[in-house]
Amino acid sequence: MAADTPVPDGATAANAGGADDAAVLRELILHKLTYDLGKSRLGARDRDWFIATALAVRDRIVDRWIDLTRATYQSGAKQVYYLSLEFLIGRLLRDNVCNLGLVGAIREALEPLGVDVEKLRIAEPDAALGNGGLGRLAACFMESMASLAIPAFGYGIRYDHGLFRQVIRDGWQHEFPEDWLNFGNPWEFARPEIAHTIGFGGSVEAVNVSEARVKHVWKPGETVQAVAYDTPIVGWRGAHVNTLRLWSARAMDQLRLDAFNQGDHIGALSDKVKAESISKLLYPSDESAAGQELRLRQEYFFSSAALQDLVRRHMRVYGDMRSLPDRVAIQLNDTHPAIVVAELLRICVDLHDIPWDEAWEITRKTISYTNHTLLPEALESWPVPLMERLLPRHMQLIYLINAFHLDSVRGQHPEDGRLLSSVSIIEEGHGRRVRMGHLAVVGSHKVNGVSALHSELLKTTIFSDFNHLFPGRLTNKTNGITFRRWLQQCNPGLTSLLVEACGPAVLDDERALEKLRPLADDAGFQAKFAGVKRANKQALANLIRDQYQLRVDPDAIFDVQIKRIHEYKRQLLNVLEAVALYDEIRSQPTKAWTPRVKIFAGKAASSYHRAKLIIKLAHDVARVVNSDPTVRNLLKVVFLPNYNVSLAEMIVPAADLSEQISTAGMEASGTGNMKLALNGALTIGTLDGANVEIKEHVGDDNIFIFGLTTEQVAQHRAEGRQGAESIARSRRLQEALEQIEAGVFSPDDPSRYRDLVASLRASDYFLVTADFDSYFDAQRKVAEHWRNPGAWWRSAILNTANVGWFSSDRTIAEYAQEIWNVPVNR
Ligand code: B1N
Repeated sequence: MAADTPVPDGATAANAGGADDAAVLRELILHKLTYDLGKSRLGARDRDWFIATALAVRDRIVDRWIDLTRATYQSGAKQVYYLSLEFLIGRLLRDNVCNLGLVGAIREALEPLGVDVEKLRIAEPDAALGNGGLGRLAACFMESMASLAIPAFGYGIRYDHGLFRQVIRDGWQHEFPEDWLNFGNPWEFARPEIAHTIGFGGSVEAVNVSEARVKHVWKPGETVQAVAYDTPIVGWRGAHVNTLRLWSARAMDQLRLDAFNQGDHIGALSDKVKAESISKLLYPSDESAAGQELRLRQEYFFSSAALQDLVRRHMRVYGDMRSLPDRVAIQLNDTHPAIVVAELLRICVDLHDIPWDEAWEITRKTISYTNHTLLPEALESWPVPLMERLLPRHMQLIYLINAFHLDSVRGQHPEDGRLLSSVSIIEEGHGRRVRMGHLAVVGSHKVNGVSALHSELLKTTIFSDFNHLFPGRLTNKTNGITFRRWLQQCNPGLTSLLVEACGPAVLDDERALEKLRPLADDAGFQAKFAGVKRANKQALANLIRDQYQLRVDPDAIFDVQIKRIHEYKRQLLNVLEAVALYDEIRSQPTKAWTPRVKIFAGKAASSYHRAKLIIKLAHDVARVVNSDPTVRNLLKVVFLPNYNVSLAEMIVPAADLSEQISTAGMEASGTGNMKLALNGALTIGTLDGANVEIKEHVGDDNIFIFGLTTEQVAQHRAEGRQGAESIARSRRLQEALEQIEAGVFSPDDPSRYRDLVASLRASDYFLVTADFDSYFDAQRKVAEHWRNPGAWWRSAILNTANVGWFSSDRTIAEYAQEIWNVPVNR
């Protein structure tokens, strides 16, 4: 990012203050530094300045927040509640400063104090309360809901430790706890007075209240408190402020005094430690179900806290549970909060004495569910005995929900045993389990997938029977990203250029990006566009040089694959292409090669050994390639450690080529694909997830599509073909694999990759070998395109111009209109 480019921000006539404002802010920041941090100007470090500044900015938010929240209640407007086990927020200072229109004022406030705004900005730790796309989507949605002035709460868990810090030693990933709260969190407000009691275990008593009626009373065996921490989420131009309410677990008893006094100092604290472990740690599991009991506890903990909170608010204002669906929309971000279905029903039936049919209608009309994956290992299900032990009343209710559901199915389709077992909430078979996806589908009025292809696959694969039973329930809402963060803030150079070209309206409405189209062929504009990209690449090259002592050429093509490491995302395919290209360069060193820097970043789940081995392979290949003098600057391979939102904000504006190369049918949507295309990177990708729609928007000439389609993948697998077949057809692949297998890249341990290669020769489930030649050819087309700068920059500009549709404002407007039934001005 070019540091000297002014960031166009959200200043309006109402919120822009100019020089006066800078002086007022300066005073306020100094006041915070002195009286909230107890520091002098001279002794203050970057971190102190960050906290003082954040506190000053927060002050600007609070009045508005309180007023708007009150106005929402007074108007009776429907509230959206977005329940997510993950919110991958990153840093908030620039977000808030931009949206409030304070960029200039903050700079002017701090400069005379000798404070470097950029140093202060990077002193903020990332809030990494998520693994990847699903958590980042939740954060983008929070920003868009505030920007579209949709009253909303986000509910999640305030993990003490977010996603682990990835350290690479000798090419291997190691995980270390992440400590984002170490120096406090200036954005949040602790609300110790807002606490709900969450029960676990115990028993259910059936009490006869009259001849005809039995009331069920759940007597939990243990309880823990959920304490609220609120972070205001400011929309664009300060239009609206919503609340992200994260729950922290607090033991009912902080200390067993009797035990302590008897000298058992550790035992006296053991209950507290157990209770509070619920919000200790984010599970590092992306797309794989975490089977631990603690994970189920986390899920129920925040689901129950959220429901108690919103029901209490609703009852206080409206006094009647029956109006809940008119005032409240609950969105389940995947099945992690799916227990909400049983919990809301329980609240209606057990606590508010509402008859079953009515309670069920309230539940279904209020809840909707987003599915984010088809991968079998990520479809959550819990063993029935565990549910019975931890949530006995919920398990009873789930049985009842299932009985009514199956009765109705039987009514429509008598004697269809296959259908009954396929749509049952309980999975019979080896150990009975509760299928959380089925519970969520049955308990929702709308279920959506996250890209057109994914939603279609939901209808034809895992939920096909539900699609017939409940016509119209399954819909699509293609994901989006917030352009404020992923363009305006992370790429101020490009943003200024866009404002110049499309007018300032482009800051408010991404549809104005289309005005760029006629400029795609304009040589002068191309030069400016390329200049911005060059500056961003230089900034990334500097970071790579300073932090990893590696020189990369900013004039080379920056070829980027940044995402979680997973076999289906096929970083391995990319590494194999690097090896094949390396071989070609060595065999013809004087040919006119297109210099390329392959940049990888991403974390592997801590227990995912194959993914960690792929990281090691990337490092092994990088070491050999980067030190080979025949290759010079023609190919460099870089793995940047500890990928997080902040690193993404550096890489995305600097990328030329975006790798979206998952096995077709496996990536539900992807959102990195959208961020990169928006910033003018061309995509090399399969027809998977949202790539399909990106292709439709940017045009076939401005994207490089390769590989098997979803149908071909299915057919390939059904035929049981072996990888060896594809390998035999490809000389390049053969050679690359033989080298890896022989230990050319791992002389210290020549057999390191033997199993990896063997599995490619055998079933090769992710079809790396089947797609290799097609990928290699597509990469050569990329190189050819790059050699014609006029053609390349035309494509890059058309990417930026044509992806406005992937704004999360558009996505959220669709949710609002078609799922939540809340008004939206757009
Ligand atoms: O959700 C993103 C999509 O863009 C990605 O394609 C998709 O892979 C991602 C269990 C998940 N699906 N499922 C998960 C995360 C954590 C976990 O414990 C599953 N993440 C996705 C946004 O729609």
